[in-house]
Amino acid sequence: MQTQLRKDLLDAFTNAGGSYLSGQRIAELLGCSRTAVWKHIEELRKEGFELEAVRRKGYRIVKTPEKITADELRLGLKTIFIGKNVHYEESVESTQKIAHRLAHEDAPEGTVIIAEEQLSGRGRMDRKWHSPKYTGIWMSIILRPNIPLPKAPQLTLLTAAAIVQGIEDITGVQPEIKWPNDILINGKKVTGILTELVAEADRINSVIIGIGMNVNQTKEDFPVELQEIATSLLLEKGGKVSRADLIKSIFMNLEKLYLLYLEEGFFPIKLLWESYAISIGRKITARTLTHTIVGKAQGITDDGVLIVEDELGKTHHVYSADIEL
Ligand code: BT5
Repeated sequence: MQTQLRKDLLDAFTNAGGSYLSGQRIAELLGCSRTAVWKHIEELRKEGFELEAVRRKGYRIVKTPEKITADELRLGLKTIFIGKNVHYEESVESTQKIAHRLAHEDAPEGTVIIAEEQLSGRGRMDRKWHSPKYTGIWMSIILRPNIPLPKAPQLTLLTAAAIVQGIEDITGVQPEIKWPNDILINGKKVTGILTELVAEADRINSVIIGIGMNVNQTKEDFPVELQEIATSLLLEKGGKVSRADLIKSIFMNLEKLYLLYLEEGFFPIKLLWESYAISIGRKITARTLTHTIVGKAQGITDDGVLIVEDELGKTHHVYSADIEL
């Protein structure tokens, strides 16, 4: 975990934008000695930050490290609560598991667990999620919305919209959403979302949102069975993408939409979601746990439930399914 002084130092650089901050000014802002400032600057350097030091002007960060670090995530982050408390791990079984434990331990809303690698990352219904080291974003976010239990799946759609915005902001690539939890680029899956609930009786204690995003994988980095159905931002954009910048953009877009949702309900999110959705108006096959529906996806209800009209003209409400286009 970062010390408060380190957090304050990164916030000072964030607020300074790209301009220089003198050692004296930093010491004043942080309420510490100039030696302490120097010590923290040296630690940032060891972490892989490149700082420029100019006499009589001060310090400026010119480059951030390749590896995701808590310090880099702090730099430039302007959210109120999402991502303010980050647990960063090198290797874990699944970030969802850690998030569940922290949610039980009363971690504040917006707490995030990020890992460089997951040894048993999982998808829905205990499917495997391939999460190799240093290439993707494997993270879980703890939210504590005061909403009725049946509305929780709306948060998957909200998160999907925030991820599309994040990818667009950072890469310029325009992904599409396949209901409910897949983000696709050119028909291939770049991101999956896993929403899990911690609930007591009919009350939500917390919602844990797992996000798995392929960022810098090459085709060979995927196992053979995924090579035709999965893609990464590197493959689609044709160049490396900063994972830390993406994470920060997702935090900011997610927080904005989440606050809007708490204030105004699902309707504005629905409109946004529909503008990114790929499946609407198309013929789809929806496989639920018990049966298969073939028909045209008409849209989603005001609650986020998928509406499918089958070939006989009968309307079905689909709450949870795998969709084939
Ligand atoms: C999902 O499940 O798409 C949700 C994935 C959530 C992963 C995150 S990572 C952080 C957090 N910690 C976890 O342990 N999980 C969450 P689903 O819709 O069931 O899709 C799973 C299917 O996607 C698999 O059966 C594979 O076919 C495919 N798949 C597996 N790994 C993939 C990858 N890296 N990229 C694209 N597709 C993948």
